Amino acid sequence: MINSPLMTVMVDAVRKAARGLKRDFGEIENLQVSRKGPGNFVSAADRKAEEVLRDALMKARPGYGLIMEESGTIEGTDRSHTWHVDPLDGTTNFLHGIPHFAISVGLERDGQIVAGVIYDPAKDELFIAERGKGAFLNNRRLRVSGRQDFADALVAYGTPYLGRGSHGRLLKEVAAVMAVSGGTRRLGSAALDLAYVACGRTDLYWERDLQTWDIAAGIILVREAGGFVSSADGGAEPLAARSVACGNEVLHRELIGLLRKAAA
Ligand code: 2AM
Ligand code: CA
Ligand code: CA
Ligand code: CA
Repeated sequence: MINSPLMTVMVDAVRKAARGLKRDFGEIENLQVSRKGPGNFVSAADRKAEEVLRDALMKARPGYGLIMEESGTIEGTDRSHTWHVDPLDGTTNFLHGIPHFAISVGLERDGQIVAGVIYDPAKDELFIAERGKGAFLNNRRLRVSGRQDFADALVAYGTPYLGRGSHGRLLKEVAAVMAVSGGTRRLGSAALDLAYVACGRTDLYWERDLQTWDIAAGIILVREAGGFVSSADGGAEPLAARSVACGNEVLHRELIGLLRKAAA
């Protein structure tokens, strides 16, 4: 476990916001849903959860800045700390009644992610990590999978939607990975995709065209679980690149090689 004051702040805020999400998931037919763009929906559940998170985090750490999916950015007086908040990652799953979605909160300090919390309310799974203190799922220490053979690996990925990103490139990459891996999955929550690599359920994950709130918490989770995280192109700064590729050292290297070849 991690018993720091910072982690207590983060976990308390996330659990509070999750209570509303759980209630709303039980009656999605009554939820107000609006369209941010083609195929891109936001509900009252997203907005309410973000409000709870914003209020709790601002109260506990008044000077910190916030970058949030639904209400935008709040500049802090403390220039070195920024929260990256996704109140509901996997809204498409949520609105279709598929119990696979999460709250994701990451803390950036001077350009580095130093703590992350991802909570899956439907399964009551709390993933936490803090720099130098390890990664945990409901009190159990996490370690990425030790699998070495790509032919046995289970590989998750995310697809660009509608006009965003390059569908042609992604399809080539997925075809290349399908041909040589043990299986592929498209689960629909970037935050949980990272958390699942951290706990070894999946061996690898990659996705592009993401936002910092999708991946900030997951990046530290995978790193503290002993995994490698890069941008999808193999670069050292996934947060800045807004894309990820992650897994253990050996499989990660192989994945990056495959993706490069597929796009060439
Ligand atoms: P969201 O649920 O918070 O919006 C999955 O590939 C990732 O893409 C999710 O983290 C999801 O985050 C994000 N995403 C944003 N808009 C999307 C859309 N219209 N369809 C599918 N995923 C979307
Ligand atoms: Ca969204
Ligand atoms: Ca998201
Ligand atoms: Ca969201």
